[in-house]
Amino acid sequence: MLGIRRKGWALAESAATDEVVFLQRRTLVKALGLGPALIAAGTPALVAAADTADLYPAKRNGRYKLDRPMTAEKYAVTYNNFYEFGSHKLISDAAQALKTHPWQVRIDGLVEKPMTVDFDALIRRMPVEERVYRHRCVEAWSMAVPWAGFAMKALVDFARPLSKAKFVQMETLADKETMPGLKQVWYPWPYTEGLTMAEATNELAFIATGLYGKPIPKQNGAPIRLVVPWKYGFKSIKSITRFTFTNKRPVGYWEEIQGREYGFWANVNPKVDHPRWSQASERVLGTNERVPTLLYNGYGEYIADLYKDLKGEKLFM
Ligand SMILES: Nc1nc2c(c(=O)[nH]1)N[C@H]1C(S)=C(S)[C@@H](COP(=O)(O)O)O[C@H]1N2
Ligand SMILES: [Mo]
Repeated sequence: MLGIRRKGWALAESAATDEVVFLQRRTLVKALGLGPALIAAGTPALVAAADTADLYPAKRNGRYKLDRPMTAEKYAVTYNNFYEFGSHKLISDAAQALKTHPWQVRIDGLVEKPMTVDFDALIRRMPVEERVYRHRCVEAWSMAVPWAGFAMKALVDFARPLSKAKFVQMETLADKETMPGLKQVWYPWPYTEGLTMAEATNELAFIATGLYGKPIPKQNGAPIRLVVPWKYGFKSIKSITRFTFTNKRPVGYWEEIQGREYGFWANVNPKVDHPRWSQASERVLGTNERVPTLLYNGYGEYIADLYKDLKGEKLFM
């Protein structure tokens, strides 16, 4: 019976994401007395690995346009930052050791009800779409790629944070067996990052689960990562296992390592140099062309309002 239920659930989710279906199903689940148990930890029969490949390619959301050609896939999947697999760019082979099934996501802190949800179940409840975004690494290289996934706001709504939650902190898996980078014990594992609630619920904040019309490759942060394209790339934390809602501003991995160079806000700004290099331009992955960097990586129209009352903050590092 459980197996049949899981199948029905999956089909309904991929066929329809409108609110009515969503609510009906929630009511049904409640009526059956399954409630959160259906998605809670300790229900292995329901969290068995299910294939999510059918979700891709997702329908593209045309609202987000590029001002440059898309980066060829081969570059975006072979030139990566993922320190858990090494502190250099060629980690894509090493990252294949990452075990992404099963994958559980913990939602805790200032929420109505902490929960652990299986990734495969979670994504079936989310409005999956494709978005083409630019990505600007703090090291002054950039790419433009088609992510698939869902607005982070959908996840926040699902998590039901309390009104006193002001930030969301995210955490990457830290598995010594598969992640050689963790042998560098002086780094503050697990990798963490954080956003304000206003940032996390801004329409641009995206949770990526796919790339180039397929499930997201391990080296790019499978099975679930953040994408905040107006900020330097290090904010876009990979392979997330935990979302913690809090009223304390989180200190991210890079901020903890070198707080004078990497801050909480990390918004892209060509006029504010990194202490050790210029941020005025960027090298485009694949073509190696140099192009000017844009304020907020070109996304100011969507997010500049978030910062208008924060002039005293170090918004650009
Ligand atoms: N867990 C984790 N997330 C991470 C990183 C990392 O080292 N570990 N690197 C960040 C940096 S610096 C960048 S530029 C992007 C790179 O994403 P990509 O490899 O998909 O291009 O991932 C970010 N997310
Ligand atoms: Mo980066």
